[in-house]
Amino acid sequence: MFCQTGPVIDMPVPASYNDITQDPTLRDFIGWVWYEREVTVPDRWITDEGIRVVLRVGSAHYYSVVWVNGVKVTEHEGGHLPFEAEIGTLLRKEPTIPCRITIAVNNTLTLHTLPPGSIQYMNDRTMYPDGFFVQNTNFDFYNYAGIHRPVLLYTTPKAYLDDITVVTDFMDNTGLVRYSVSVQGAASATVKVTLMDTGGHCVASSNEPSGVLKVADVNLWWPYLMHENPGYLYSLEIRLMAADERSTYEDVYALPVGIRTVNVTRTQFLINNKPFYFHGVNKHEDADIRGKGLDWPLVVKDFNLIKWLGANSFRTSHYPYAEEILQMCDRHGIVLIDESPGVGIKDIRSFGNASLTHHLAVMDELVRRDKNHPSVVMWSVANEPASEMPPAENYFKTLILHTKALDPTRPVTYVTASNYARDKGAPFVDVICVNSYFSWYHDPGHVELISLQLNTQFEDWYGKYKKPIIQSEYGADAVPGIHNDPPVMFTEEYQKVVLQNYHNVFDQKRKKYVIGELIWNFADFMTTQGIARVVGNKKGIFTRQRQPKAAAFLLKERYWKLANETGTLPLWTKYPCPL
Ligand code: BDP
Repeated sequence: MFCQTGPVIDMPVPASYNDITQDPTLRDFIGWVWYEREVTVPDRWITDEGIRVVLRVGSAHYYSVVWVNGVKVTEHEGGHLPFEAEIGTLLRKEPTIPCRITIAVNNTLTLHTLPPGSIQYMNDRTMYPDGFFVQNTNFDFYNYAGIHRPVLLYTTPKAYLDDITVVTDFMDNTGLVRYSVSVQGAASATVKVTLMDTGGHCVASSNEPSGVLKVADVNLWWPYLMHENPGYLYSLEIRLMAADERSTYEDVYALPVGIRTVNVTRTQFLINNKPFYFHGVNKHEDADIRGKGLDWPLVVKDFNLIKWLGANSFRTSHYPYAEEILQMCDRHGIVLIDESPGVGIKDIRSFGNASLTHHLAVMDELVRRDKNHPSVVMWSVANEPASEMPPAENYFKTLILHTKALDPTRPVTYVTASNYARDKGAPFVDVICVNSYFSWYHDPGHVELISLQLNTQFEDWYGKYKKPIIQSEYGADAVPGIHNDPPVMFTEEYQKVVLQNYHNVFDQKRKKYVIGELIWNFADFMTTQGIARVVGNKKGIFTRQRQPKAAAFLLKERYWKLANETGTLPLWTKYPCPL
């Protein structure tokens, strides 16, 4: 049966739909949108019953329902994370028709979604027409929607590798790779595991589905600017062999593995037992036209800028980023704080059971997706929640303990902006992450107060919790090309002077218990419209088109100075290079 869909518009995937057309109602649309396309699959996928056909959606914002040939195959709550459905059986039912994939996506945010939001109907008929409503949110980025990451069809044999977990360690010169392989669809199977170095040489192997591989003369995974050869990745090749009365099955997967450890003391963050200082950025998945859609040229450009800047880390503010970005971090040695979409949890009703249950499920999905990336060194379960509210204590205790149980090897945090004395969740975090905007959201124009206020902030938090602290956000808006001396707000000079004042205090405290500084933000980004934003947030040190403002050069000088002082420069910096 062939169905004709009604009037349609062209919509690229991956991309947010908001900025693609000239239609203002689509830009700010709230509700269901429908994507559809037909694909022809190879005959063998249909005739060979030993093949599983899987439909994988990298991410769709926010709630998705998926049909294949008109039959619902899955639904998923939450943007930012992938979901799958096995569709082989369905395709086999009507082998003569093409495979029609339909995905309905709804971007509505409620008190129990992550991020939360609320729909407000405006009932004053003298001001608003019947049915008029708005989507309220408590976060500062545009609620881009659509299918943001690739949609793929892939196959595995009926007996297949379902999951792999790798945890690494080392003793002296020997690397330890603790692994466990999960197999589905086979009553019994043999597994062959081979660990290869970058030259393709086998360095360890095993025939067990779980165990510990020992690597002599190990090459550890080091962050960028901490070692001459950062981001060293072994390849863990896993071959599965299974058979039943009908056939034999072979599945194979190659997982990049970086051997490294992470530990936290009262005053330090240790990678491979050496102190690591985060000098990095906060980012957004955000760009002209594609919104939050994955875009390879943009990804590679951003990594070039990060390395140019001398940054060694970033936080995936305020939601999980595309897996392709994490793979780039692994390869380049860029350290990540991996954040859940728990941003803007401000309403007390968003601390209830329904919200917590969903938040726990999102952490399950996030850890399952990202656990094997060496670049991920810490989980952040939320950004600036109303952690002073009484229910925050139980909420964060449960959430953080759950995350630690999922992954005992990494520290867990949430990023706070609240007063240290009233924060209910901070006792449970491993590292204190604080955001502050002195001389911006209060005492505007008074950069001379930064030093005193920032010093008080650090002493208060450390005094109360005795845990290492990351300044997880600081910054100021600068409209590119606007200048004033002496500096005034929104000029490039003001952004610079705010940063300089923060840096002076960081330099005193980083010798004690401050373990990092992450600028807000790497680049300008789109927000909802409002009187505090001029076509988006302008706290980027790069423009949205990735051109440097004056602050980018200031930060570049600082980060390379820090790298020279605390790290080891990569080999290529010793030779003429296009920096
Ligand atoms: C912080 C938020 C961040 C905002 C930033 C700002 O964590 O999402 O964009 O403020 O206002 O509090 O620029």
